[in-house]
Amino acid sequence: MGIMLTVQNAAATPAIIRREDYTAPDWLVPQIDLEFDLAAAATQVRAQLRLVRNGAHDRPVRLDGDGLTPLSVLRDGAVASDWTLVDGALIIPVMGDVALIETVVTLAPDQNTQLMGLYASGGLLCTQCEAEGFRRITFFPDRPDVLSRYRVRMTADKAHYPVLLGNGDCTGSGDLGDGRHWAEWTDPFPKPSYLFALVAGQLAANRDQFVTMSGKTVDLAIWVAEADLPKTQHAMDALKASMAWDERVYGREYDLGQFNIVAVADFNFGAMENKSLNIFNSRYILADPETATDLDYDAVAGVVAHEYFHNWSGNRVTCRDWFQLSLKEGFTVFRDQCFSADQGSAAVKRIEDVRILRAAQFPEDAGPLAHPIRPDSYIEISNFYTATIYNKGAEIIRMLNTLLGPEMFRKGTDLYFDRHDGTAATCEDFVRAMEDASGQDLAQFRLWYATAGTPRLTVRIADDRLIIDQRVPDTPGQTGKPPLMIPLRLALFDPATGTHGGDRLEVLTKARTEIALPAGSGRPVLSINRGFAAPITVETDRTSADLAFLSAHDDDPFGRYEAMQQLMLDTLVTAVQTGSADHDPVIAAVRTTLTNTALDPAFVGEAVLLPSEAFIGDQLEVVDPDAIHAAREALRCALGTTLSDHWDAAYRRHAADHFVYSPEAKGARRLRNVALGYLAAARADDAGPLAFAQFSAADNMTDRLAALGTLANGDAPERSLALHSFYDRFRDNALVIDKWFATQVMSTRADTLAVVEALRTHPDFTLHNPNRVRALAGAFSMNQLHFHAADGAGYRLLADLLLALDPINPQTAAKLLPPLGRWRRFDPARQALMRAQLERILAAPGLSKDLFEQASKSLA
Ligand code: 0A1
Ligand code: ZN
Repeated sequence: MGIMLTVQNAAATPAIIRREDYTAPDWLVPQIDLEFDLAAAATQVRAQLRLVRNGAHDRPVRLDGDGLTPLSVLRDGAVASDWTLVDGALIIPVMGDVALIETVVTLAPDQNTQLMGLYASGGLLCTQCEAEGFRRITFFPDRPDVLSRYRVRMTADKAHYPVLLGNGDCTGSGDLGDGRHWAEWTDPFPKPSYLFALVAGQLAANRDQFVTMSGKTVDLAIWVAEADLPKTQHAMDALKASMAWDERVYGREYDLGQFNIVAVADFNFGAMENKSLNIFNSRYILADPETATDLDYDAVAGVVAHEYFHNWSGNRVTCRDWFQLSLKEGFTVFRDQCFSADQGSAAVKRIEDVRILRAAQFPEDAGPLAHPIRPDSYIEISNFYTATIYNKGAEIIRMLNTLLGPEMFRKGTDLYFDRHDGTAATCEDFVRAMEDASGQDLAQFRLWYATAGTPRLTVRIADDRLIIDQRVPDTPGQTGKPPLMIPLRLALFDPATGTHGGDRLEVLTKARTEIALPAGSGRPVLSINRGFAAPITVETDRTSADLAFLSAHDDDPFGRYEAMQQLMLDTLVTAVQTGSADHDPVIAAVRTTLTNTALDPAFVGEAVLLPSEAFIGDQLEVVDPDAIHAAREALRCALGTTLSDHWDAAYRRHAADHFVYSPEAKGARRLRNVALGYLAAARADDAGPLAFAQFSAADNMTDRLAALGTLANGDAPERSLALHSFYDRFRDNALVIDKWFATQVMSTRADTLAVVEALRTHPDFTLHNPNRVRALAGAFSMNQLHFHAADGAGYRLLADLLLALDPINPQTAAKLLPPLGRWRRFDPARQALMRAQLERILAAPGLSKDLFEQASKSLA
């Protein structure tokens, strides 16, 4: 009995994959030929793999498979019958050192609700293979260090699937005469299976060309439904700008004659960098003023750039195994961040990047799912497409850039690309290239790759010295961590003159660093972690007068923003802890910023915004969502009321008579909409009509949605009119209806839980579209006030939804779980309620390993 139980438990608990267990592949596949007979209900896939034994061993060929049944298996042209299926994988004995294995399987793309492998979206057939989706298409060693040349032939009904796209170049096409046609695509660059893609369907293209730095012409096409063509120009402009930027900044040229992008409505992530055939969630391609906000425009450009940049950082040099994911993702996010900074205001971009890091990554680093950017183990790799791998990963590359300086950093990336082109590399390879190119010793820097948790600096001025202590907090499985190498940018201001003696880069390597202050120059005001050069938290003994001074005088825009944020945070934390706080210093600092006409309005719009309720909570021992909301609303109201003339002036000054897409016009819209929010917070009698007037007159989505958001949080009579009219106007546009869902579930109104329940059964709600699920469940779990309702209704609602979603789309379900896992941060009553939902999820029969991993780690 005991043995039976052990065996059963072992079978029920998914296996843990460990980085230290990596071994080279037993068999390589230099060439694969694929034939797809495409149809939504039944697609046949014939695969011919040329296999070569890798090293001296006698192990059989093992081809990963997930949900596949072989219809036939041929070995060197003869039927093989000695194969077995083990955990979905096909095991085939092979005598010699080379073999030709041919398999045939059938798939049902229209039944594929997971959106991994080959699936149907709208009338299209498309693929998603990263990380382990290729094994849902055909039997193959589905790991990133097996690089193959692909030749792919597709056959399909011509009326349903007139466009057939694959990786590489189209090397043939023709009509079969019976209403069917075919196309052949050949990719000359060996690639891992996760970069395979195909698309078939009725698509129209926005076409253009790009001439590369060596004079080659590349044909560009963005493929969408015909009606969406007018919304593709921004993406096309971003693509061409990205291609030019990668040549100018990294010396990287595009390597094929074609580059295709396809937009699909149902997609688990943002987009995918498949070689020369990027597939995008349509929300990161489609943009026009009527339906996309300025933030959407920025996201489109950023994601187009990100996927394009992967052609070098990810495709030409790929990852040896999935533990190295940040090698391509951290580096590529850093590249897209720099690209976006170059396209507009670098200061505002940096502030936005830090805000995202603090909102998404810091909580991850401080919670039960904390992991280093190079994790040591996983159960399900798709759970590791995290803010840590992506955004903290980017910060770590940024620190290398800071430590080495841009010239050495570029030398390092050149060396990395040259050395590893056409291979599957590791994070260690990247650091070694940086080290070799620069001659700098990065031994201690490497700890960043292995260390989870956000380092905390405590900084104080003691007479003639600055004393800096660093501590890396314990995280699951990691305690007592050694100090990290931290590039810290700081400046010491003389408050009397408003100047400083120069921006200094201090490289911290020890638990305590002492820096001598210039003799005889009074107590300086400290501007620290300027530019947010390191992804850390900093606690200082700066007074509110110091912070007010910096918020007005720091010449580092990030430092200026940060000082204001800190001043606001200190005020809010005091208010939460003691029930009241002096609002005046914040009001004075905001007034100074608001009336400084030398500042970029886009920057002002960021600087005068209060920290989010979630971020305030992150500063507290025990999060009290109601007290935080009350304290923040009180300060917002005080700012709105006391400075109402200034908000009013800003609102009017930044009005435009028609929509223009430019950095200046975007900045004006930003500040104007922040002003609208403060005017509404002041509960000025005319805020409802003012917002409704903006809502109705807007000629762009930024202004319309900002007004709708303002109305959605209040109870002005115009509220329901605006929500109805918005729905009626955009009912046929799924991406805009997502905004309609998200706006309502983010509301601070008392009836929000009931609204979420109602939207859950709205005819437009579906668990089959990840964007819609995120618009409801993802946005609601960010609503600190109502998700954390004291009776646990918010937790139950999320858990219900995740349990319903798990059998349909486990990846998307697992991504939405982490807010429930933050239970340790709350009071005992909420802790119990959150844990109860996690336990309920864990007890569900047939739970996916995706959700199992997230829920079990969250409870541990
Ligand atoms: N490599 C992509 C992210 C991505 C990962 C997995 C996916 O499958 C569900 C899709 C996309 C990127 O970084 O953009
Ligand atoms: Zn990426």
